[in-house]
Amino acid sequence: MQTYYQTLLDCASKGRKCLAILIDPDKFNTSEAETFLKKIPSETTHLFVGGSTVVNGHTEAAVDALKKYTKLPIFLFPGDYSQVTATADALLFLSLLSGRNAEYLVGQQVKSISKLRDSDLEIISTGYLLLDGGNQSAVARITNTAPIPQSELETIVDTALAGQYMGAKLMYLEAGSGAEFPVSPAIIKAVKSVLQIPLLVGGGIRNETQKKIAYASGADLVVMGTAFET
Ligand code: 1GP
Repeated sequence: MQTYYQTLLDCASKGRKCLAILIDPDKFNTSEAETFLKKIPSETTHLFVGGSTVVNGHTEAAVDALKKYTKLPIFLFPGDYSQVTATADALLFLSLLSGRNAEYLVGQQVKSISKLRDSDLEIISTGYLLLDGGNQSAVARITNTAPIPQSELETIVDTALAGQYMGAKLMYLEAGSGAEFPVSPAIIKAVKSVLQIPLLVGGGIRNETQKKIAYASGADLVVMGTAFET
């Protein structure tokens, strides 16, 4: 069987763009899962489920409700190890490379292992870079790390490349949920030009124009959350 990661690699190599809709389990009404799925764009290729902090049990409830009505792959995008849920399809195994808080570089990952050991989740190592999106993001607040200013292009490119050399299979450029401004086209382009792995971009992308700019700059997959919150 083709892995979810292989599908992402194939899409990236063929220039077929992916769109993930991010669902925050704390803001998601499970009884409206079917209606929600009818409202998201028909081009959606993935559902991401997660949030910076999520009440225990809500992630599993959201995944199970979505599974009833869709065959789209459900990827966990967890803010902490408590959100790891075996009923999803894949897990973005994130390491917050933009920060220097060991807890989010490796601590949470170690804590997740007891849940992962016997699960069938496809685990995809993902370098996660938080960039300044103009306002304080939940990620910055919860992880107690500073985002990299978007003016620091060299640091951003070097961090992404370090992540790839450390073995990341995906790289995620994040401006933070509800960012005032998304990751700039120049940054997406510069990072894409040095990476051999698929590039995910999210945070503050609210409309068609911003999404198309991200794709044209080199994003292989765009993540949109706030725009589809009910
Ligand atoms: C947040 O990148 C995602 O982790 C999505 O951000 O909610 O701003 O679309 P938005």
